Amino acid sequence: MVNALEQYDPQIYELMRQEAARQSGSIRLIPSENYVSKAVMLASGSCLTNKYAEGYPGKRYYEGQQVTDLIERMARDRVKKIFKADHANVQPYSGSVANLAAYSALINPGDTIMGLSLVHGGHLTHGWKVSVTSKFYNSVPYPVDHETGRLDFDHIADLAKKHKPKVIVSGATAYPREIDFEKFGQIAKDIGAYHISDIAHIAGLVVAGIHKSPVPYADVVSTTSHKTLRGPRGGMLLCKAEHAEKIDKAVFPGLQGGPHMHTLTAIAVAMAEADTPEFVAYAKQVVKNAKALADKLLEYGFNLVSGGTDNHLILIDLRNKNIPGRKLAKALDRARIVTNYNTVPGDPAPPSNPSGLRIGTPAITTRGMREPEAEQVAAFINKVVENIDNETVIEELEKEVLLLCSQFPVPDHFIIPNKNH
Ligand code: DSN
Repeated sequence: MVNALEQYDPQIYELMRQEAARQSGSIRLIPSENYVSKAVMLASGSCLTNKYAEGYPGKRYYEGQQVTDLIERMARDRVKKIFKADHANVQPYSGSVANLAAYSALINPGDTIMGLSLVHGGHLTHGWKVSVTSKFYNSVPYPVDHETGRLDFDHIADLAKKHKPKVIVSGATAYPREIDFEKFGQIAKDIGAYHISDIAHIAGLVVAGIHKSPVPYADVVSTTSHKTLRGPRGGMLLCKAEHAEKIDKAVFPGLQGGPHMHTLTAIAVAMAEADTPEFVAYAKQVVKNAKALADKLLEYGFNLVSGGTDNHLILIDLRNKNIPGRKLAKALDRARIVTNYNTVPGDPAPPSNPSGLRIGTPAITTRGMREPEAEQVAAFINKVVENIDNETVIEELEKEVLLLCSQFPVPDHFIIPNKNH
């Protein structure tokens, strides 16, 4: 299908070809990115994109739902099975909308929410000041401990008792350690708050049983369907049966119109893939690779927030290397190593030019890389740090990166031929 696009829109074909070549010819370390399967790609780019399906299976506001009802039920059932949840809503367009839907289902505008501060690893929608979640709700963020880089549950409990939030959010976008969801659940219970857990980053690890699940301890669990979970770009909500009706109403008609049925279809496909021994093996390797990469970086004298990782991501504090995160991310990108700059706990620099770099291993693991390659990637990063202003070294390194990429080719469905050459 992609190859046929060349006839209809050569300009877009060419741009897609360039992006496919970039994804194939680079080491992608952004921890929220991955490579989806051919089946997920086919479902995403299918005739389901043509169908409007406002409502839920059995209660739609448009006709012609003979097939969409079956697909949405199948997607929900598969999600419920792998996460062991009472109820699943697979309609949120993204994790951000899923989070907003979770808040709006449970609390009122003006109520207090408490989530991890963005500059300490939380998400924008956990109440960060530029997000509408801090405008619609009164946001009291909690930090991580600056020294350890870890969640300090005594401090979080004290803050919760003082500010009495209606919602406590657990979960993060840049936290390298396992999160104790049971403790969050207890803190919320002690003050009569709801516990919403955002596992967008670690959902694949949770499904594989490598990270503890928040499902028993949270009123609502929010996630994306991509990242470590390796589905299409979308959002999902899981909840206890008692919240099911409120959650469904908050998503539709509260926040959204028609669900993106092609995405729901691809979610169904991805959830079946996640329910396999192969997926568990992949998820285990993601963590092994992250640990190998982290250990090698420590050998090179890098400071890692919290001293290492338990999951798929690593947060490097670059202050001892005297290189700002953005400068390093851009130099790495020139060598075809794709990362993102990030704040670190207690960062004196702003989020627009912070002191850290965030990296992760889902995408390289999907390509088949293992511990030796993860260590090689650490060596590449170190080389760029040591030669940050030396373009000759960076150009040489680019060749090494291309060689490694060629040894671990991306799946065929990410290859778009260059017909002009
Ligand atoms: N943008 C995602 C990430 O990279 O962590 C979070 O939504």
